[in-house]
Amino acid sequence: MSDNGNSDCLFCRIVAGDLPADVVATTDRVVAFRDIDPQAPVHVLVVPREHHGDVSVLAAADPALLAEVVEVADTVAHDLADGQYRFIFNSGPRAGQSVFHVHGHVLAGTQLGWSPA
Ligand code: IU
Repeated sequence: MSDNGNSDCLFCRIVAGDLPADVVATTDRVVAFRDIDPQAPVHVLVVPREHHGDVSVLAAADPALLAEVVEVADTVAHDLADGQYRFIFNSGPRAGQSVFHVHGHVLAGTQLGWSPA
């Protein structure tokens, strides 16, 4: 899905400024804000302003925008932590996706474990 955002989408509403969020970085096309339920000392969500349902849709529709999302994630990890980080897209309910506006999770600021299943 790709459109100009909708009022039913939580992250479209955050991007529009209709819902509060702790925004840590922005570009013309991307917004990064702290996750409301942090799983690490630094836990930031990086989202395109434009609505795309998941990373597969975004990759197909606009690879340059996906690259910009990754670029912002890397900047955030260097600005808020030491530049060592994990960047995760949950894509689909079985992978744990619960908000269907594509977002990457930047996790940093501690020694991360590895047990996703
Ligand atoms: P997921 O990959 O779709 O499961 O990630 C959704 C994230 O959105 C999850 O980590 C939530 O804590 C986070 N979140 C948020 O930051 N603000 C909100 O109002 C809601 C969810 I609802």
